[in-house]
Amino acid sequence: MKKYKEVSIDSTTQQMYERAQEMGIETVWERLEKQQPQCGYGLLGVCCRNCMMGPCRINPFGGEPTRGVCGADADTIVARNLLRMIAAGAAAHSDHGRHVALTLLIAAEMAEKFKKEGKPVLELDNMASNTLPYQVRDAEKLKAVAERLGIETEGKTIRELAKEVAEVALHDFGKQDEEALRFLKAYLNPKTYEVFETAAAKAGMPWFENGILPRGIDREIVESLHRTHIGTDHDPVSILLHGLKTSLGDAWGGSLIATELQDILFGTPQVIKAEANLGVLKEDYVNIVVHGHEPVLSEKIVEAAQDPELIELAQKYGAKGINVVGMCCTGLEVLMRHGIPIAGNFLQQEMAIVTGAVEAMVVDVQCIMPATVDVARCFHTKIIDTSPLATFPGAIHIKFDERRADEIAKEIVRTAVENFPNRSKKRVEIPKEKMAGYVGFSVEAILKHFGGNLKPIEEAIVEGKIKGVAGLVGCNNPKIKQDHNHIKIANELMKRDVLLIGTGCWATAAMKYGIFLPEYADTDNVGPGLREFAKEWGIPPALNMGSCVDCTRMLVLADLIARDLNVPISALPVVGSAPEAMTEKAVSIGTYFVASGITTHLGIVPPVLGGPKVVKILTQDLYDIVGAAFIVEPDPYKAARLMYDHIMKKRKELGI
Ligand code: XCC
Ligand code: SF4
Repeated sequence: MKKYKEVSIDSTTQQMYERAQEMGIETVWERLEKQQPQCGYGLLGVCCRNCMMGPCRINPFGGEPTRGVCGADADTIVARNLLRMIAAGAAAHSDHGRHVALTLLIAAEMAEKFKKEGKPVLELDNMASNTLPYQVRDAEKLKAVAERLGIETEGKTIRELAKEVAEVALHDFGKQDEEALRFLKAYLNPKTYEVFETAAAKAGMPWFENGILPRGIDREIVESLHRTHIGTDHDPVSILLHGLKTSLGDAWGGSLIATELQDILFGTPQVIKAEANLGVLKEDYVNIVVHGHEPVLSEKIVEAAQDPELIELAQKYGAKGINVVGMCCTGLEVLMRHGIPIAGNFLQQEMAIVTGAVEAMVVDVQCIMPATVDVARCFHTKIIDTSPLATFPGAIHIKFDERRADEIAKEIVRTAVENFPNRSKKRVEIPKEKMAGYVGFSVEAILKHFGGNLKPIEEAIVEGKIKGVAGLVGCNNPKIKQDHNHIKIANELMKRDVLLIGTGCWATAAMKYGIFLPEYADTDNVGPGLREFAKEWGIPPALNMGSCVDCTRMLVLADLIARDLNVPISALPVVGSAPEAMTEKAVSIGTYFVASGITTHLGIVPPVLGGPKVVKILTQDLYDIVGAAFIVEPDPYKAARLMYDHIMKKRKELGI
């Protein structure tokens, strides 16, 4: 068993971890310990199970076996495994994007149907009717996205535009021509486009028509599985080039569609103050934790929790009301748009249940541990799974259907409320700590804050007041003390006057430590230039840009700066980092950052070290192919130094 101080730097996690130990509840840290020693072949990436002649593994010390049964060597196997990770990550993000596009389409079609049935026409044409399960909350953004996509907007209703935008998005998933994605073409600056177009030829593989420009979001994912099937692609270079392409289909396709269409449906985030950490759970309220990734459901839960009838029911059972809080990226979605408090990041999902104060944890997809069901058994907490594609044995299944969204959301909230009398008051212990912070920095909000353009940021970079920008992303991983590397790297970069932007579990970590408060600029963790800049503009030294699919907001921001300077993204003094990476999605994000021209650090060594050629491609050769590469460094201090050095190198190349 670990000491509570070893698992996390977060005092609420420490407190709940100790409590779990006292209660004999097994958590992620014990399960990690039981896995030790973890398989060396797996860690190095040199085991292959892609056919039934295997499983095969390569001797990492150079002796026999040097090849799998089919003859694949270590580099082939490592590259294939990595491509499958990228494909799975891209699939998760992009399928999320597809669900959002389908939701927009369903809502537009319902508006059309209701209109035909004689319901109020104007409301339905504007998609503002509350007879619709989903409305268009940001019509301006809808028009802006339509215009970017080259859709004629003149004389069209919101309903017609919504339908067309949804159809273009869905077309990008399944189209079969060789052209690049329409969303990518609509968003990417021509200089970076050219990099994608010529990347494969530069890598000596001119037969990649259109280079690494993704053609269809689904197609690139399917092709990843095809290429890695036994006896297909064996050259680590072409396997990895296709990995870049697949990840770009995620970045400039699936994830971008998720973010943009969610903004249209639920509103584009604007700067708002909110709170984070387990202290946001309330002792005398019905607590509902929304956990997972897709706001299509959690938006509705937030709404249903305001239903007077359900609040009354909660009061009848002796609660003061209903308290919805978030977890992981679903949490970030409702945090960004509504200021709903976020209870924690990935490693706090079990901890939230251990408070004994959660009536229901409502889960959708991704990053939800099946162990939540086991932990919940020790309390009255109900785990409610809602996605038809994510079922948890032992959970309550209330599956979601967009067409009946309100009804189902109310049923879920009612289930939680009715569980309140089962709470044992004696077994409740909620950590007190929570922290306030400003969130909601969408690209639109940033532009608005800086007076309509990015000149102030660009000038501060040119002057050297801020040295560059770092995009921090990604998960927690129990192999690293929770949040430790997130915060260390953030501080080390801010000390060197690097402005931070970030998403995902990094953003929740940063918020918990007060980094999203403007006052944080006064601490010793922020350099004088960044401090001056933050104060001048009334911003925190780090900006929360949202959930993981919102990494595309960071790309769009970088792209706007690149446009202003008429350079590809790779020329900018910008770096990325996933200090505590865990998921396959994080692998896809890291890859698309690099492919898009942003050199990216990983704090967890991905399973590639068994393939020396693969390592060389990822950490060196990619500089010549896309202008960026991976930095792998577990030590957060060294990592920050390497990232800073990269920023300074880019500054020098730009002559600033
Ligand atoms: Fe999951 Fe998105 Fe990673 Fe957190 S950061 S562990 S992916 S919740 Ni996306
Ligand atoms: Fe072994 Fe080749 Fe089959 Fe992989 S594809 S399991 S290396 S025989």
